[in-house]
Amino acid sequence: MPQSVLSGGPTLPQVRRLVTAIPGPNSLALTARMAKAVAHPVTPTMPVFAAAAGGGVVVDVDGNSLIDFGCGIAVTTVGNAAPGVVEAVQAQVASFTHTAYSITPYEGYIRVAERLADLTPGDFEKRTMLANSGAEAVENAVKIARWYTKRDKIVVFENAFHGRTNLTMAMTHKEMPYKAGFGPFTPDLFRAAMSYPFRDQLSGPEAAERAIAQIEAALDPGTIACLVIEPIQGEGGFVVPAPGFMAALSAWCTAHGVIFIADEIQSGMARTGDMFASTFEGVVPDLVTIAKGVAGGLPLSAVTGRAEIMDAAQPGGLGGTYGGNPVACAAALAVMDMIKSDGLLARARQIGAILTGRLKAFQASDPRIGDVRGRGAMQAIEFVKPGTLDPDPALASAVAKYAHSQGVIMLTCGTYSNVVRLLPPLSISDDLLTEGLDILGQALVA
Ligand code: PLZ
Repeated sequence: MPQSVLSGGPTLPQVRRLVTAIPGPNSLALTARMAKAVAHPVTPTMPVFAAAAGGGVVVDVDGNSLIDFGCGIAVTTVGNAAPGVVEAVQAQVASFTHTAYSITPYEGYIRVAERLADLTPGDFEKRTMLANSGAEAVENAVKIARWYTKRDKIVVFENAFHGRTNLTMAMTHKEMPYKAGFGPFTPDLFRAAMSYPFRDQLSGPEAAERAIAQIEAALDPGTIACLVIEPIQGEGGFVVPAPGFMAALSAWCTAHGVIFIADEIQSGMARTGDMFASTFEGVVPDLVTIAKGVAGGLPLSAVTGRAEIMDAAQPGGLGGTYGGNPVACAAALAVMDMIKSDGLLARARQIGAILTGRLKAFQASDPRIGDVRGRGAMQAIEFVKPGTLDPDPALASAVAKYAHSQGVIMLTCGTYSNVVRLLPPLSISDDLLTEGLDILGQALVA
């Protein structure tokens, strides 16, 4: 393989290029080994093995160059193997890889916390704790809210996805494949109706009134520690709540001493054209959970929020061996630099305009596309049986499979598995973006 392919990052040719069938022979050979070595419930969407990635492409082990509309599930927002990230990681890894922040701390962790305090909504004093995965951030946010409020109950929403650990599985809505067979789960949970304009036709305030009525009918608000909500739902279908929904919930939380937690793990860190999607809703969460895009592909997550809440628990009550790993912190600092220096918020909005333009044009002549929605570089189409709201998961799956066969990485999502979502890296060229959308258009015809 030519050096340019193996070196990854921006040196990769920015083209879609198929030199074998997808998957190719080398991927097929790895798939056979995978079946004998890797637990089967860990199931890749595409049996195509990566060799290098950067800009807007992923190059596989057969030399195929695929357009990346997935970003490893909304992670490599600044680009895969982004030069700034690579340089920062290489420098850090050569000086020390780990000491455990809870044993002998280091400055990188503090710098990440300082930056996140600036970038998250709200101009009050904030604190941050770092962890490794999104689920771990959500778990910690709930721990923190429970300690501070001395209350147990958690309110979550329909279609929510918050992770795969025991508590976050309980908070996640969809049974298959996330929860089935993995219980029992905490009983301290109430799931309220989400604002889903395409399906409920309610305004934000109406949808909030419905959710609040459900919550108050089921629970004494004085027992609720926190309400956890994705400002734009991710795995649940890229559901964008109607304007005013989040604000009404946030006001209700404040009135009842309930901690308002925005799970910005998928929607945060420049993905939507702002640092955090809460900002669009004019909402200032008490706590924000952050992961995915924050560290350019290295495992890092965070809870950032009001100092008095974050500081409440006993010394040593929060932590973990790897949380805020120095190499991941170095990557995160580089990511935050790049978002600013490369104007990536504006780029996300530009990408959003290109995506929305094309997706709405597809919708105009295709009654199977019930809804086009999203913000910035986080856009989706929801498939239905024409003239109804009946989900069409078979079509979403067929469209994604066709795209895969043509060298475009495309993901589905949704409680009914009938949504195709587009999550390109902000480093993608307009040409590749357009080419990927052309293939989506062909998939709709095919
Ligand atoms: N909260 C809003 O989107 C992760 C999960 C994919 P982890 N989403 C992708 C899968 O198959 O598990 C996610 C999210 C929101 C929490 C999480 C959990 O983040 O880093 O996967 O634990």
